Amino acid sequence: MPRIPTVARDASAEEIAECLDRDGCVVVERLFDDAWCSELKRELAPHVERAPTSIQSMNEHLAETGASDFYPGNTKRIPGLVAKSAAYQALVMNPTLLGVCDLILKPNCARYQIHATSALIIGPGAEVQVLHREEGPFDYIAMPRPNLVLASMAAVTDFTEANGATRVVPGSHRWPVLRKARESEVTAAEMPAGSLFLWMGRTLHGAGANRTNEWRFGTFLSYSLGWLRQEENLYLDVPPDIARTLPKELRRLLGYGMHAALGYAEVSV
Ligand SMILES: O=C(O)CCC(=O)C(=O)O
Repeated sequence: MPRIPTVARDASAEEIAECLDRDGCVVVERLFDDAWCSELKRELAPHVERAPTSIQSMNEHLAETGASDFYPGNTKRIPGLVAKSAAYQALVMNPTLLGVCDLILKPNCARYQIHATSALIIGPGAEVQVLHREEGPFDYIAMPRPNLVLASMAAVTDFTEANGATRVVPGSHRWPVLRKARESEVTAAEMPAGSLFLWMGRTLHGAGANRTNEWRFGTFLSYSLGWLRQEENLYLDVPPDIARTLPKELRRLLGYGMHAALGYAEVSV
């Protein structure tokens, strides 16, 4: 059975980055406490209530690209989390997580940025998601290339193999792009609520099927090199009026700022 390294909440950024470099993934156990999980759930509750379970609008959009079954089954997907939750903002600014970004992304950019945010809430009956890589959209850039993306999933409820814990293929960050995973190479990132699962942009992964009667509640957060197109359009999801209320460092992480000559605007935020 493939193994995901697990470290304690006080692990150093260096230790976490070492696991990522070696295995392509790592769980940091209970990085956040119960109060953080409760607060995040409280802040997102109205959005979760409103979110369609079929995520129809997203699927219609994805249908244009032939990927309409990317979120199969009973899944709620809520983007724009920086504008919706102070608890999520604290996750984005977590010093351990930023320390890992410093080691994995900073060597290849002047500044890294948030790449995408989403609550991913998987309900009973949801089926397994196709294994994929966060860096898939960047495969126009030939190998060898620097690490482009670092991804994470915070467990807001316990993640178990049965309730849809993220499936991952340890070591696949070093595979050729076309190599497919055998089922025996896939494992589930089981972790207690408050834990953070991190994986490299080239690591194969996907949501698990939910065979329980409970909802698996996680928040996805990725970062990328500051000179790339972000996966989420954060200028729309966190518009200037909201961005202006946030700390400068968070605004910069959203992409409100320049990367060398890239990103100039008449409007200053
Ligand atoms: O929900 C999960 O566990 C993983 C989701 C994922 O990989 C994605 O939506 O890209």
